[in-house]
Amino acid sequence: PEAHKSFSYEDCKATADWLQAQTDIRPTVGIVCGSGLGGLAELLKDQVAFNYKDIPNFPQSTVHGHAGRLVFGTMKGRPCVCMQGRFHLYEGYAIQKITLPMRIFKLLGVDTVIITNAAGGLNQDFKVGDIMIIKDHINMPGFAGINPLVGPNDERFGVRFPCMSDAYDRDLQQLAMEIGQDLGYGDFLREGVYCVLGGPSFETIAECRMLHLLGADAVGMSTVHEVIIARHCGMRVFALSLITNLGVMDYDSEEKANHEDVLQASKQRAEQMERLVSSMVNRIEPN
Ligand code: 6GU
Repeated sequence: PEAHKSFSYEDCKATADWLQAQTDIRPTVGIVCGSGLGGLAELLKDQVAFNYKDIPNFPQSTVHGHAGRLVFGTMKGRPCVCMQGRFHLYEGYAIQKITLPMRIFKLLGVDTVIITNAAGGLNQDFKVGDIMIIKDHINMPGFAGINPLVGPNDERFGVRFPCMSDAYDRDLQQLAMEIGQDLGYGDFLREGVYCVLGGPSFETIAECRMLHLLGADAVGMSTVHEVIIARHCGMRVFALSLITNLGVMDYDSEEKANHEDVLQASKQRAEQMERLVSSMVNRIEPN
């Protein structure tokens, strides 16, 4: 029923047109703020902000730590649009609803999206506070048919069977590494594979071990769906995970994953994440 409600090209266009009628800012970069990382949006100058509830067709975010505003403005002189708060599968939204903002970004003229999230570390070398440049993903819900592109394909957005082996732009990953080194982040800047699960429950010990064996360096509940929709319509993607806690891998551990630790850890590294993203925005060439 609601689970398969799709948004037509015309629905997305109506939302983009509505936004363009309210602001003269014409963003070429779109940013998604992860849990506790909403401060990124505050870096925008000459802000024009919309509460999600006021935007036609927009879902509303329900998670603590996510504000629920779409913020237009300029970062380092470049026009940007920023999602301060995102939508997750576990909130119960149809997957097409979660990713709707990516198509609106596209219709607004965005050519590059920068996506951030808070994630659990699975790589045994990772520490809390590490920033991971996402080089690839594992779409676990996708294995079960939960993919935002399920349903009729509208060629105005993209092809029926989009390639995902080039999902994360290599040049942007390289640029982020360079910038990270320059900023002195070498000790905590990493790269790796992000695995998405449906949530909202955190992983069991057996699940963490399994995901690690499968090649995941970090695990979370977001990002991948947005990346698929962004790539489908030809936007360039760069994504970062902030490692806010470590997946529990053995039965002797007393560690327990919880949302408060996630928010606490993201607060500690938020400034560095923000500086990395704003330096990226400053340096990326228009696509
Ligand atoms: Cl440990 N797991 C998942 N699924 N999402 C997270 C997380 C862990 N830490 C932050 N987000």
